[in-house]
Amino acid sequence: MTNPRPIFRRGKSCHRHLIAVPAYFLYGANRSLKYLHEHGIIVHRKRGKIMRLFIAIKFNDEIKNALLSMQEQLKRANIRGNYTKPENLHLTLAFIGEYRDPDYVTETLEQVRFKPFGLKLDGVGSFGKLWWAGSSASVELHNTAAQIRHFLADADIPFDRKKFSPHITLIREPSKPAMPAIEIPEASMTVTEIALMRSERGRNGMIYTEIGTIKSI
Ligand code: 2AM
Repeated sequence: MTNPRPIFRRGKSCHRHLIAVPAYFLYGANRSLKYLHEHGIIVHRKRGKIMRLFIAIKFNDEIKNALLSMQEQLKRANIRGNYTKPENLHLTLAFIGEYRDPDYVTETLEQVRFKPFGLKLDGVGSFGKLWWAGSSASVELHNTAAQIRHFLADADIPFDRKKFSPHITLIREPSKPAMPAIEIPEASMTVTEIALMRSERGRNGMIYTEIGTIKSI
């Protein structure tokens, strides 16, 4: 048997209740996920543990160091608050939230096609009590985010549909109302990978773990 892992079928309109019938009884063991998907059959392998998931770009050292320098400048300006930890800095492309089947998300993301593209820090801004660093709004970045969201929607995977506003959170709940002027160091990278991330609350704040990756073509 080419596909020894059980796949369970669920009805399109029945999001939460899986029908515990292995799909290979219904559709044959050789049917790929893509085949099942193309024929409108939504499958889940199992009801796994619920996880909080998001899809993001992780940074090279050059961008990470530039972001840390921006955070340092804020600290020197006596801004206290919830600074994003160095290992947690990222740019979110889509936020899925609570979901049980990360493998299904990874397989869905395999349909995304993107060529390596550049990312450059070029601004700062705020959404209320969240201050962020921004990257130039490249067509490729937006296209890749749009593709990811298209395939998630097509696969019936829920995600936050708020308009994509690329930003890298530097600090939440800053102790002052307005961001002081800070220097944005020159920094860039070529994006060749996009990560499926798991977010958990740890003793010392959020822990983000990469649990899947898609690579550029
Ligand atoms: P942020 O990008 O504004 O910091 C993990 O929670 C990541 O997903 C964070 O980067 C977070 O916000 C982003 N995110 C996007 N939409 C979210 C939502 N509706 N709830 C929580 N986090 C969200």
